[in-house]
Amino acid sequence: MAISGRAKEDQTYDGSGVKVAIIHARWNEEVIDSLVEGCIRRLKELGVHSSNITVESVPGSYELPVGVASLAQEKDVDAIVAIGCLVKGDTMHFEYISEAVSNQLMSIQFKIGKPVIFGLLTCLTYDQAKARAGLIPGQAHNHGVDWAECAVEMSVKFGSGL
Ligand code: DLZ
Repeated sequence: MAISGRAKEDQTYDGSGVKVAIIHARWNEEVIDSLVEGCIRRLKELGVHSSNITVESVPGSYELPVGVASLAQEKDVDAIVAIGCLVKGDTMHFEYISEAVSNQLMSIQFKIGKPVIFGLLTCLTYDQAKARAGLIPGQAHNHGVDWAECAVEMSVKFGSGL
């Protein structure tokens, strides 16, 4: 099935003055590694200096909101990209974690006063996740790239505080 694309940006944003933190879960390592790599690569292409990119990890996606809250306190950053990959299994685990983490990542933005980019893949199969990490040629693309563009645009527009 075709995956619909992201709307075009209204312009290309200059990331040279932007500070971004990436916090990623470690579950589904192959997918996560590719998403994080794509995000960092695109941040640099947009002008974000390596010294202005912080990368931290948490064990699983459930821990992402605490990681975001902690990074927001400890680091001087304009935006935080939260990256995780949840794959549905045989139990209700997926539903509970997806919903809890999504809700927390949305609401935490207004507590920390910074944009949080939603980099949580919630996939029904591992192949869906691989496709969205750019790991299946001809299918989808690396969504980490989109999250980098989102982080720079949101930082330039709103990074000085919500
Ligand atoms: C336990 C668990 C399971 C079953 N699946 C995933 C997953 O697909 N992706 C992910 O990021 N994390 C998973 N976890 C771990 C939880 O997110 C969390 O780390 C543990 O429940 C400990 O709080």
